[in-house]
Amino acid sequence: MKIASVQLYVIKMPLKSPFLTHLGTVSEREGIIVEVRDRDGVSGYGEGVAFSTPWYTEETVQTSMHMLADLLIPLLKKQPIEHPSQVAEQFKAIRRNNMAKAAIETALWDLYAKRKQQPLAKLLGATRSSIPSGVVVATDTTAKALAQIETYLQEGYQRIKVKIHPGQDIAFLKEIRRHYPDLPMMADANSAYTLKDKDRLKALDEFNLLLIEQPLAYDDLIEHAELQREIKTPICLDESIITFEDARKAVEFGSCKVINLKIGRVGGLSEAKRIHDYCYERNVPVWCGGMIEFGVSRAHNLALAALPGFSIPGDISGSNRFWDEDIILPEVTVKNGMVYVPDEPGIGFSLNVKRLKEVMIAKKELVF
Ligand code: OSB
Ligand code: MG
Repeated sequence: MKIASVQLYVIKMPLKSPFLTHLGTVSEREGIIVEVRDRDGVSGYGEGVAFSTPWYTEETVQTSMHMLADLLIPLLKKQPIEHPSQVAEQFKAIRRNNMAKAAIETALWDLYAKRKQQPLAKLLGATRSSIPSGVVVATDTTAKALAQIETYLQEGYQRIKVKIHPGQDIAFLKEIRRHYPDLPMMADANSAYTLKDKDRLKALDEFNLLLIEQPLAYDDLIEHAELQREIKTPICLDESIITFEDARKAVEFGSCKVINLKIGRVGGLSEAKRIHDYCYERNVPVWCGGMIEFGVSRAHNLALAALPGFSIPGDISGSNRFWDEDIILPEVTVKNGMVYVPDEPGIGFSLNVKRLKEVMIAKKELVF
């Protein structure tokens, strides 16, 4: 691949309604769209999914911009890239900063797939042409949660995830189950609990959840293993899984039975695929997590989630879950509870340039 330039677009868009977790509220989303142009004028797109503040991981939009512009992209100038799988190797000199790494790595995957005239999903080893769609309810009262669940079920979503914490768990889930006894449902705690809450967490077994996501701290692999031995609900790890090695350790320790895969959190598609392959060989189910993302990242998620190990419906929602108008064309839509995986080259979506310009707040160009 002969790179001519990289464009970094910082964008900002209000959410249709605020996204509430016990860690804070997201009402506006900033993000980074990366465009890698090669010397023939072909463009590949990636998205930086860090938030404005470091509430979910330590990265932010600003730290990502610094990493991309001053460290990661300059590294790519040193050696020619034949295949996007080499990029992770080149980035090893820079610790962590996985979302910044993934932003450019995914853009190179898209460019590579377009040059090969292949859908990205197919290049990664996808086995499916459509994916079951799940959605997240992140609000602060049972009444609002019930109303949102009803709307999403009417839109066809096949699985609901709710955010929980010690002030919103047992009674909350009991009430949802009273209305929807058979709804495929999972609960995400974003580390709201400690092992002192073991009895509370045991009490959630009766709600027949598909899984409980990240109940304890991100670095508590031992404690998650202890908890998993005592609860029936499968534990799924999100924040704890930053590398392939984390996934291997979590599976070997018995810290979880399921893994949430997010391309940004693990530093790109190559690492995500490695974790997928490891889990698939061992019958550990994986599913694709969401990051309140724009269309470019949504498109990359679709390509990844079409792999055979993604056996649980992910946080794969339509563009209209969060946005009045997304930055890709066409938008991601849910039909009969499914999202189609495009079969055009690369990510299979194009940028909505008019919309991108409307929401752009900064821009940086790096010429090779
Ligand atoms: O913990 O999975 C999470 C959104 C932002 C940051 C972390 C998480 C989430 C979600 C997914 O719960 C929301 C979505 O569908 O994008
Ligand atoms: Mg989560």
